[in-house]
Amino acid sequence: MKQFDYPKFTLDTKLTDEQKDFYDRFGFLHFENFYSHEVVNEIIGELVKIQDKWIAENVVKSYGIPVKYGVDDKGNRIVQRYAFTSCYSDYLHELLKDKRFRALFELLPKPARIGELEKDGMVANQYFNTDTTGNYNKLGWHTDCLRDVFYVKKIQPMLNVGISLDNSDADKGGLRLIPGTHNQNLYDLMFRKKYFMDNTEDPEEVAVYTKPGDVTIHDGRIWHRVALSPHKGLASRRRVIYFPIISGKYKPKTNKSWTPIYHKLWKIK
Ligand SMILES: O=C(O)CCC(=O)C(=O)O
Ligand SMILES: [Fe+2]
Repeated sequence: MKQFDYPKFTLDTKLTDEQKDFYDRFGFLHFENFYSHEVVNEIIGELVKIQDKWIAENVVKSYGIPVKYGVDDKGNRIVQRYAFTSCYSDYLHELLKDKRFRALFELLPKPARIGELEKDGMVANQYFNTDTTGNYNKLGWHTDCLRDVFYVKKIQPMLNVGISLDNSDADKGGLRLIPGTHNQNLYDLMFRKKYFMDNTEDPEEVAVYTKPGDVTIHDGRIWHRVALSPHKGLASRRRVIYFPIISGKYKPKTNKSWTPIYHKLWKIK
């Protein structure tokens, strides 16, 4: 792994020139201490409430997106990937109104918006490395915008905002990305790696180590993966929320939406 001691920033209501330049060049930004520990705990509490309800009701899809279930270190059923969480919690819904997120709109063509009802909405991931086969513990190389290639003609400009809820350092596996790949051509966007199948280290990759309450953003075209934690059980648990900021045609999903093809592809990883 390339050692790239990149600068960490603070997100306010307006991006600085340095932040914009860094994003243009590398395709990502890391903002420290965006939320206090209290807010992080509130968020986790909301996610647990949604999880418990979905488990009780055996919810299989949220706005057309399959719910991924798995188990924790004690064998209890947990939700490992839940889409559109802000549609089930006022608290999460209100978080999206934070003025600091609006500062990010500048990185996309106008008018940009938060995709609360588009793509996968506010999606929460809970990686857990256990001995149970099929548990969600890593994610292969991909870009987030190839999803568009499956069902629209043109790639929509987007960026993904990540909210870290756990410590995610070398101990956790975690996010790896290849800086600058947001500027690649369409061929590389499609074929640089085998989508979702390949999770091997890349000499160019950079590890994004976060603390609870940090926020990271990445361009939808950047190559990234989630590495497996070297640990098992609770030490490997990594919870992170993502939501998209997009521009282009408004395509909201509803709870009757059909399942996009990329989710079927994802299954075979
Ligand atoms: O867990 C992460 O940090 C990234 C997740 C991701 O890339 C995705 O869900 O598309
Ligand atoms: Fe992704």
